[in-house]
Amino acid sequence: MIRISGTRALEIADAVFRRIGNPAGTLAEAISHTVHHGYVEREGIRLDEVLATVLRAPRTFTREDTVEISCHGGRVVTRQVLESLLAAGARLAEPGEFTLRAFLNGRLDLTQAEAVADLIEARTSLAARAAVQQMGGRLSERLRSLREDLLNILAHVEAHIDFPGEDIAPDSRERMLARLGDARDQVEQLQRTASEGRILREGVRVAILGRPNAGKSSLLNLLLGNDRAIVSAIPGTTRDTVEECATVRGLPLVFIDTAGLRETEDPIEAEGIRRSLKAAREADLILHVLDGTQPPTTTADFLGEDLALKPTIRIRSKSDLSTVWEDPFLRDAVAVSATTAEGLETLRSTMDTRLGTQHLSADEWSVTVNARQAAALHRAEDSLTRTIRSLSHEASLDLVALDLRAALGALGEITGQVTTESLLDAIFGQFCLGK
Ligand SMILES: Nc1nc2c(ncn2[C@@H]2O[C@H](COP(=O)(O)OP(=O)(O)OP(=O)(O)O)[C@@H](O)[C@H]2O)c(=O)[nH]1
Ligand SMILES: [Mg+2]
Repeated sequence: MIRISGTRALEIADAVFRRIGNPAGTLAEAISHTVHHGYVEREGIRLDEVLATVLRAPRTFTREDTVEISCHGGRVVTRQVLESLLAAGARLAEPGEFTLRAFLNGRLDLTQAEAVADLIEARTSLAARAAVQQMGGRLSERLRSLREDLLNILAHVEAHIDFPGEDIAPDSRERMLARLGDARDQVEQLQRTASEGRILREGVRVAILGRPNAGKSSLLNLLLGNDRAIVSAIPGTTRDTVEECATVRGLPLVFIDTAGLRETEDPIEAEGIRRSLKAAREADLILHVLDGTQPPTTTADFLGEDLALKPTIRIRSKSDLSTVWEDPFLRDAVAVSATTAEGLETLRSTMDTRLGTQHLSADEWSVTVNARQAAALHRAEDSLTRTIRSLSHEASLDLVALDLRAALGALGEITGQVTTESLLDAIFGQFCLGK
């Protein structure tokens, strides 16, 4: 589908479109929200038989006149139709430009625009549902009522600045402090949804670690349900990290199989091991694979101190074979067999528990903030803390107003009431072309 938006959209579409059955009829005189059957022609040559949808401002995504041409979809044909439109005076959209125009024309705020990108990039149905909710304006609503409340307080403070004779009465100061405290709690609560938001958008990173031949790649394949990684009886099979996404109960997980950990002289293997440890440090969860059929080795069976604090699940692999290594460390591990799939369900639910994701649903998650929004919330929280401090220490009201305005500014950045060109570039530049 090729979408043309802007004041000349209808005129440009008419330059290439011939209606079937009524060659003289133009899109420019068509009623809004109607579909028209015709040909796209260039210099008298028919390029494609299409449907053209006419959407007039302001009831469109961009709030501008819009024509959408549905072609047959082959690469060559679509490119020819596109080229004929460019020749007629259209230009290619920048990445995210349609959504940017929708934002600039007041059709969406920034959180909704970001939700459009989240929806397009959603990797699971849960992430998609959460994005649709946010597109509907859930976060915007929460922020709007928060801003209104703060604006109210600001007006009150400013009134006292304008009439310096009157001090704020103590009980009214108390009420203001209580409201500011509430607002700060709400800001803090929203900030806390950032980690859930990140999980939804980017997925949970789960690194599989252990000594060579422990059964890491077999475990990856078992979790994915396909033979993604090479498995062999030769220790040191996996040299590089292998990443693969999977959806477990609606949650996007990124599994990272790694090179087995051991002392080595081989520079390639050493680089692989360096990457294993890097993957482990960046992971949200480590699956530490222990092979009980072999005696323990210190290097790989006891992860170093820097990984000790990471959420880790110990797995006793090859549970279908008998173990030679008996210790409490191994007895507490989740027993899994890649051969018989024994223990797979236990491992999945243990992962859910460790990640705290067992009760997730899109509904609870309908408001989740992204990293940009969390950073702005953090600044708002700081400013609110300063406002509360100044007000309770009876500092000058100018100072109180200054901090409160800073908090409002930070909240305004989230929805886009306050923007800069570089902020808009950063957000919309990440969109794909044509969105
Ligand atoms: N019986 C049995 N054998 C297994 C199981 N899991 C893995 N193996 C065998 O153990 C050997 C090593 O398996 P891999 O999955 O390649 O081990 P790895 O940890 O990825 O090894 P490297 O990539 O060399 O570090 C292979 O011969 C597998 O067939 C299991 O659950 N049961
Ligand atoms: Mg391997």
